[in-house]
Amino acid sequence: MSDANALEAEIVASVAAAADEASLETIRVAELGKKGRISELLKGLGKMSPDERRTEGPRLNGLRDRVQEAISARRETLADAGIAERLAAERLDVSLPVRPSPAAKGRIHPISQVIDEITAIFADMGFAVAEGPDIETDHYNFTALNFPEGHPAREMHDTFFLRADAAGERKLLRTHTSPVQIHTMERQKPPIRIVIPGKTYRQDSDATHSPMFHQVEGLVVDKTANVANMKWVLEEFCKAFFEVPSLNMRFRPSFFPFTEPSLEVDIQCDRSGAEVRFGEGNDWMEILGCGMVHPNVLRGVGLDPDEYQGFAWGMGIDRIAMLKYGMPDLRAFFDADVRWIEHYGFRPLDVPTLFGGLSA
Ligand code: 2NL
Repeated sequence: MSDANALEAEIVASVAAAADEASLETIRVAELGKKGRISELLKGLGKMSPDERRTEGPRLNGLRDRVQEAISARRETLADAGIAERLAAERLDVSLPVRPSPAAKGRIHPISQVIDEITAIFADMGFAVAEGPDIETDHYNFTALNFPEGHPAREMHDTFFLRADAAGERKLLRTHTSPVQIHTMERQKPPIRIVIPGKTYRQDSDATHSPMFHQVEGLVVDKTANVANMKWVLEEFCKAFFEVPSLNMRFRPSFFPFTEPSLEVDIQCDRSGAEVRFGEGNDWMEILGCGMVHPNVLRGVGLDPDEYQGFAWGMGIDRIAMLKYGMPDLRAFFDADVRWIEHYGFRPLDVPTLFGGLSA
């Protein structure tokens, strides 16, 4: 009898001392679980005489109920304490200053900025942006662009080739963005007006060459597209891009397999000061290549060169980004140095537009 009282006192004391819900559960199992001490006592009822059972039964059941009750009460106390502790730990001082959001702190890479500027200018002239894969076939990168078999640019020297696939085809990393124009001409009926910004690859790496670099090309195909249209488009582009009201341009004869005639374009500049200035001075700087799409290229995509003509151009972005924003070293573009991007990067919400200023 007093044994049962001592047991109850002991259990109630240990329940009161349980510091967390896990140790409370350990106590519950040890006392009320299948093999717990109280459960064992209850099992003993079966072996008692009816008289004994009449007194011991209610006593043991009472013990069980009170222990159960003590455990539940302690569990509730512990849960409340846990919530109070979390509330204290997770308290938020709403009077602290707001941390700058990633959208305010992050910076746009100058190459992305220049691509956005260029596409904004051409979008304003009615061009759409087209994109395509970095991995291409020999056909789309070379053959469809009228590169003769054995042309030096096809050799391992310039082009990154992938391992041949099961069918023996050797894919490559595109050496220019022109394959995208081929895909577009195959898919879309003229009139076509597109610009194609993107990554391009050549096996070339030194202070002024990166094996991965960026290009923008443009293409217009229509029944009356001509050299005069091309010159106008390119002049409008250069004025807008360099943010000058007028600009002298020089078109020199050149050669590309995919255009005939082919031209290289220089813009007027002044290199006498510390920085290059455009639209003034007596110097010239080469800025892009262009030409009328070669009849073989048109025929290759199923267009009749007697019905349709096209003009196209291409330029490297990395160099003109360096020029426009006064960045001295090409390699810094790809170093992923946060200090550099904090200095040369652009604010993400300052989206370049013609009305709001390209790089204001
Ligand atoms: C340069 C010159 C150029 C093109 C790219 C082109 C594309 C097709 C057909 C004809 Cl599908 N032409 N693109 C034309 C002339 C020049 O790039 O110096 N790029 C860095």
